[in-house]
Amino acid sequence: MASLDKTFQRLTFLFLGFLGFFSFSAEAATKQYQFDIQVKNVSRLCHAKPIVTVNGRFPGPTIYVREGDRVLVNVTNHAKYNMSIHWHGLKQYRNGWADGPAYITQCPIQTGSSYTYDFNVTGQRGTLWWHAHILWLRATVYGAIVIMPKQGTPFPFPQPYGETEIILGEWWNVDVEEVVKKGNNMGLPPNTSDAHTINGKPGPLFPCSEKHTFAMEVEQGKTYLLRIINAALNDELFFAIAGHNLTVVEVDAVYTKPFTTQSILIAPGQTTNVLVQAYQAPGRYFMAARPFMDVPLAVDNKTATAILQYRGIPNTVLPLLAQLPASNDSAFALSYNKKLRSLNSPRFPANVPLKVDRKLFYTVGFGKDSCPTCVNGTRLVASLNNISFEMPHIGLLQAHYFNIKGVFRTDFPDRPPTPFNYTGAPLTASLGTLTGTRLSKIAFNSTVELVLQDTNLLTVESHPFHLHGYNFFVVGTDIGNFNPSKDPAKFNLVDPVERNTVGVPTGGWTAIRFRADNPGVWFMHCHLELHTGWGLKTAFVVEDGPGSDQTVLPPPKDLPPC
Ligand SMILES: *[C@@H]1O[C@H](CO)[C@@H](O)[C@H](O)[C@H]1NC(C)=O
Ligand SMILES: *[C@@H]1O[C@H](CO)[C@@H](O)[C@H](O)[C@H]1NC(C)=O
Ligand SMILES: *[C@@H]1O[C@H](CO)[C@@H](O)[C@H](O)[C@H]1NC(C)=O
Ligand SMILES: *[C@@H]1O[C@H](CO)[C@@H](O)[C@H](O)[C@H]1NC(C)=O
Ligand SMILES: *[C@@H]1O[C@H](CO)[C@@H](O)[C@H](O)[C@H]1NC(C)=O
Ligand SMILES: *[C@@H]1O[C@H](CO)[C@@H](O)[C@H](O)[C@H]1NC(C)=O
Ligand SMILES: *[C@@H]1O[C@H](CO)[C@@H](O)[C@H](O)[C@H]1NC(C)=O
Ligand SMILES: *[C@@H]1O[C@H](CO)[C@@H](O)[C@H](O)[C@H]1NC(C)=O
Ligand SMILES: *[C@@H]1O[C@H](CO)[C@@H](O)[C@H](O)[C@H]1NC(C)=O
Ligand SMILES: *[C@@H]1O[C@H](CO)[C@@H](O)[C@H](O)[C@H]1NC(C)=O
Ligand SMILES: *[C@@H]1O[C@H](CO)[C@@H](O)[C@H](O)[C@H]1NC(C)=O
Ligand SMILES: *[C@@H]1O[C@H](CO)[C@@H](O)[C@H](O)[C@H]1NC(C)=O
Ligand SMILES: [Cu+2]
Repeated sequence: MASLDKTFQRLTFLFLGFLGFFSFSAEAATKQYQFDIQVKNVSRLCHAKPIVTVNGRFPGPTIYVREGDRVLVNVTNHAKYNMSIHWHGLKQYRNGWADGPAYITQCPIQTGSSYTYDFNVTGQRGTLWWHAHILWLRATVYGAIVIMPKQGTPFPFPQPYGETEIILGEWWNVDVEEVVKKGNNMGLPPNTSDAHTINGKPGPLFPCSEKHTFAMEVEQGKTYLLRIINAALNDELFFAIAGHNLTVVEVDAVYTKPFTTQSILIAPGQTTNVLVQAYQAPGRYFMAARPFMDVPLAVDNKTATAILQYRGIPNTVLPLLAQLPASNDSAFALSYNKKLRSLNSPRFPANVPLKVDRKLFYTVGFGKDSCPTCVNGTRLVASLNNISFEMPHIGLLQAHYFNIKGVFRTDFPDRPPTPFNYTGAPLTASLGTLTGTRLSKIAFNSTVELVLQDTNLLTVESHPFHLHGYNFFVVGTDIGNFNPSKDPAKFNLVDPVERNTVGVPTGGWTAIRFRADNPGVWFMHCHLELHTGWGLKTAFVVEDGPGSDQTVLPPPKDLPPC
């Protein structure tokens, strides 16, 4: 512990984020990690508070693996909260037991207990991340997952000189769980965060932040790989570096066609790898992150900064400010997302399903439920196809695997009960919703097309949707109502971006396709914690295939009891 504390204190203004390449053996290996969930006092913005951490670190430790490795993470819970950890973006083939969302694939790890997540990293390489998947604990319980390509397999872009992880987050000065409780009791959104952070640090635009600024040292002329992760709870973020263009080469652990941009847009749950060339005059340059929000809703609009620091430049040199798009720049968001394309090379083909077995159309909406004790006599809820998801009390995967009746139903509708002008004038009537633990059953290895349609029930808003257990192809997106007779003709079925989390644009729609070849129960939800909490989620039950290697694996012996 003493050494961990020291490490923590050494993470000061001068800390260098640069990490050299690790050396790996040629063979697939087993990588073991111990994650002790423990409370630690941490101070930011002149406020000290106890936070839940992994091994006393904030952000938590990075998991370094190579494609093909087996990973064992023994999570031991020393905190008062029940806990589960999600390995965001790992496909967990037949192995939902290691996926992590509480009450979906497992019951939580109770205080004083341990559970070992045991999974193989197969057919994926790039940047992913892990985070707590219960309550809002991921506010402080998160870290990076770096998957190096197999030994002898280079990146499909020039080998960078160095690399670093850039994890964007949100910080509250008070206990996040208390903030959420207060909001829920009033039936309103909880207070927004007090700061954004880069690698856990808000940067010098905030008070008491001299020690809480992340700096990355670079050598002039060299190229670096930045593995950027949005771990924020509720904010889509722009990110830029003053005076330096970013070349996007990968998102959500899938290579993309490289393109150069001054800013990126990254939604909660997403990752983006960029190459940065240190081509400027030696100096200090701000990295900056601030939300994208194109509707008049409360948002923490404060800017987190970190520093790109050329070697040999003293800390007394004032850093140059970074330019970010205006926070309401919807046009930037649309055009940026349209630039994202799969690499689609012979080695990394985009296997887009061309024929669709099952077409799903889900509306995203807000509503109000009666709540006599709430401020307005109502509380805000959110729904898919007018169904607000009700959390079960035992894991859905157990209920599926052991055929336990009465836990969930498989009658989630394939389309909204009553079609309407989804993105027309704001709808403030008919704001009631149905509640239930209703899932959709999907045949093994069938191809699915899902159109997520935002609505103007109370307000339009952008929602980043995350599907567990799969990557999907984003074949189309636009503003307005999806037109099933015209829009499919415009789908990109050649090189659409492949990812695990996609933004449904404000007042628009997004169409995704995937092949349901991973049996199990897979959560699908808005990755804004606020909306997930209000019920903006459901799950797919993907049936077993006929082969003995196409069934859900038996549960591990130490799976937490309910
Ligand atoms: C953490 O901080 C709180 C409030 O400042 C204090 O009461 C508590 O003793 C501290 N705990 C530790 C382990 O330092
Ligand atoms: C996990 O860690 C805990 C605490 O260190 C230990 O008691 C337990 O034996 C470990 N479990 C495994 C499977 O190694
Ligand atoms: C943790 O889970 C157990 C079993 O479901 C439950 O009895 C207990 O109340 C939970 N603890 C907390 C702090 O929620
Ligand atoms: C991981 O791969 C090994 C070796 O192929 C296999 O024995 C093991 O069952 C796999 N584990 C999971 C959870 O799929
Ligand atoms: C929100 O913040 C304000 C001022 O910072 C505080 O007075 C209020 O109690 C907070 N409300 C909630 C619901 O946390
Ligand atoms: C950076 O990008 C801008 C616009 O995309 C371009 O005009 C400029 O030439 C680029 N700068 C460098 C040094 O590549
Ligand atoms: C941020 O939001 C606050 C409160 O809504 C507002 O007063 C302020 O002008 C905003 N700042 C910026 C830079 O948009
Ligand atoms: C963005 O907000 C500014 C004021 O803050 C406003 O002038 C501008 O019209 C808005 N742009 C869009 C595209 O809504
Ligand atoms: C109660 O509802 C009214 C009308 O929708 C709204 O203007 C007001 O802000 C709400 N009150 C609170 C405390 O949110
Ligand atoms: C939907 O609403 C929009 C905005 O109010 C309107 O322009 C459009 O004509 C409506 N569409 C239909 C089919 O009614
Ligand atoms: C949702 O369901 C509720 C309850 O049945 C109903 O009152 C409401 O009109 C429905 N809303 C929509 C948009 O279908
Ligand atoms: C799924 O179907 C495709 C297309 O028919 C086929 O190529 C593939 O082998 C099937 N996969 C499995 C696991 O059955
Ligand atoms: Cu949402």
